[in-house]
Amino acid sequence: TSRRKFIKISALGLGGVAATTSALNMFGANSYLDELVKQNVTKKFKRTPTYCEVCFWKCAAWTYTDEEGNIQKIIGNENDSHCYGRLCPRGTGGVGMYNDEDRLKTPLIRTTINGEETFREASWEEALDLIASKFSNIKEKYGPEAIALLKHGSPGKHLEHLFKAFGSDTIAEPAYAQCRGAREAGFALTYGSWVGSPEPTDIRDTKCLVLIGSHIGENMHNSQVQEMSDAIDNGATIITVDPRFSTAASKSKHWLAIKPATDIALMLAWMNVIIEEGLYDKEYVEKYTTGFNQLKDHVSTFTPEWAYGITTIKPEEIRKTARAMASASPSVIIHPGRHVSWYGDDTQRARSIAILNALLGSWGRRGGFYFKESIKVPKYPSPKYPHPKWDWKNIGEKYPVAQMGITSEVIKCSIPSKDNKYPIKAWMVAGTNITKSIPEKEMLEKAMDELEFMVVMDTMPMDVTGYADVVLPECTYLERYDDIRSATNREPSIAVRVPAVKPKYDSKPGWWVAKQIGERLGLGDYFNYDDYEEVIEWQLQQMGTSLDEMNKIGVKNFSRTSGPLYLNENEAYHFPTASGKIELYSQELKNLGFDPLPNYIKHPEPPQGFYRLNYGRAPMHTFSRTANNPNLNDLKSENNLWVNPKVARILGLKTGQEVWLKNQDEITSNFPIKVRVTERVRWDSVYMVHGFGHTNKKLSRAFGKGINDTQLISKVAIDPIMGGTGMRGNFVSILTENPHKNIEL
Ligand code: MGD
Ligand code: SF4
Repeated sequence: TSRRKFIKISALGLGGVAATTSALNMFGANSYLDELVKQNVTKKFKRTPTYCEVCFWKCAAWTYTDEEGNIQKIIGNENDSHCYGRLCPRGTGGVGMYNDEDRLKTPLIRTTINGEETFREASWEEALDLIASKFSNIKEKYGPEAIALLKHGSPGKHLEHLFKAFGSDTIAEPAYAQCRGAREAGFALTYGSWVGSPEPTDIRDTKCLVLIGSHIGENMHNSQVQEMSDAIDNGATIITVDPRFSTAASKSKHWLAIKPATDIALMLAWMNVIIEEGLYDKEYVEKYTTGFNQLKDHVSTFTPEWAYGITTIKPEEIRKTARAMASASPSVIIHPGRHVSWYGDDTQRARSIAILNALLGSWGRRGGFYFKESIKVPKYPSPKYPHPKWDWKNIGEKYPVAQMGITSEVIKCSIPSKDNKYPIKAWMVAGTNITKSIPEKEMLEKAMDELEFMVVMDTMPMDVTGYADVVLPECTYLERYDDIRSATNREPSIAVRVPAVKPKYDSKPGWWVAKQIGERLGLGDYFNYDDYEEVIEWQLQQMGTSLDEMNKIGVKNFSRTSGPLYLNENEAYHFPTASGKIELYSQELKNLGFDPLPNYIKHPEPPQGFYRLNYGRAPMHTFSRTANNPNLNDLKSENNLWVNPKVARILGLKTGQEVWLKNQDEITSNFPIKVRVTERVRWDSVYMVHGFGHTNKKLSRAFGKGINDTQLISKVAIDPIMGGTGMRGNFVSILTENPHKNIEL
């Protein structure tokens, strides 16, 4: 089918990977099993339900284990709206997380031998006792709030419960300030609700999909990629705004190769055209929005000619694309994007996207945005949490619209200073490799240096583990229970994660770790079960099902109860904003002292000899977590530096040549990266995939392979509205000589 082709192309052709046999195997997700079914031998396999943890799309899947207890295959669950029965290459390769022989195998405790700091292996008993005694000690001295939890993904949920029971809500994750926080803030200010995950974009029925720097196809959010592929087959117009010729751009009718950091100017000009030419959805705007007249006045001077000078996109292209969107209205989506912490005015860029969608009447319309729905999983009985004296909200109080903990502010509060009102003394880090996900390395290292205690729970010896006092080996998602996945989608659904095999080595599930620490801290009442299976069984019973049933079906879909997917004609709809309407003009922002309507602000440009450092995703990797995965490393073992031929000519660079990068703050990359000369990147930028350049030698496949973009992101532009760290304002020069010749890394 053409859907298959699109995914294949995005991974093999444009991701810069050779079509190896294993790559093809991965995409043939079901064929191996189909073959076995044909031969009628599947009954030898045990089938266990799970949902994928290789990225946060959380596709429901089946793990097949043979009689010897080896995991043979993971395939998508046919009834799951996150994957429609097919996993992406990472999900299929997830078994590599289980098989990786570099995994953390036992708890480790930092120790000094002959004046040198090192780790020694320890028993769980000893490691957990040490953690509990340190936590108690810090609680006594400074209060429980002084212990912060930095987390991401499933393990974080269990530890969040432990922390709240202990009295600390000093909790943050990079998925907010380093990822989609600004998008959630911008949409909440406009529509009164978050976009959330999966995004409620009705891509399968859209007539026009506009991507603002969102590289779907390289960014492999499964059902979204599949729906986009269907939309292309159905003749939808794709408009991609990206300084780089992305996979999505190659599938687009219009590719607008915008000058980096000028997207708001383009969107203001689009609004100008849509309003001046009367192309907006007049009834919808009249009925559901407020502030149209202010918006109209505001954008009246932002003509395509004005934007041309800023964005380098020709006025006729701006007009043509605005009209294309309007002719598809309301079946049009200006996609909210996902990783949006770019330039520090990101909430305002998200507001521009939200406003454009409102002008075109796409929110609550078929082919635009549907009204998502999820089902509430009942909370397992447990005492009330105590009330912390201060928490993540106080830490982020400078950013009035922040709706979650801001990692970078938690880090700042961990560096002692006179004006620090919220001193943090210890961290627990779980499921996040902060040395790669958080910019401003110097600040991060200083904070870690100052901590009295740091625990890291991971599955792999990632860079971050090297900073810990205690390292806890969590077993992988294939070896444990976790919380029930309740998804917000067109229809509500739940999925379960059941261990397919026993934990390898001496690794343990996150729920068990949380319970063990909790009991040692006298919080046993909060962990009133022996096995997490009991918690899930209890919750499933409340929801009218059981673990028995879920073991057979993996995913349970429920009927909607909140009303139809889309607005009915002329429906009087109350948006959850202060005005009850979509707020084109934001009184809330105005009251807080911010621009009530988005404005274009000029951002710094690379000085002579420097190029803007742009980064993104590859379809077979997720951030830094998959670089060492044997299956996925096999598909792509290092990142490349995309360089425009004009730059290559000036600097005399050739494809395959190794170079080093040096940023505006004189920081040089630890490792070299191989050049890829390509027209697909503008001459003012270079591009690489995020997540490589690992510095821990224990990662036998990933160590020293490629460059870690985060190392070169020493400058951030902070979003004054929600505290996100804009990371795309760093500039690099290209070095052809090794700057570290005599230094061993
Ligand atoms: P990863 O780098 O994949 O993502 O940042 P992170 O959440 O830090 O690190 C995940 C860690 O979790 C790894 O150490 C992995 O081994 C571990 N892990 C995986 N599975 C498990 C498990 O089951 N249990 C436990 N305990 N650990 C597990 C993501 C963040 O990074 C995000 S969401 C975005 S969008 C940003 N992207 C980004 C970027 O594109 N460029 C730069 N420079 N920085 C970025 N930071 C942000
Ligand atoms: Fe796993 Fe891929 Fe789904 Fe992400 S999109 S959850 S990696 S299968």
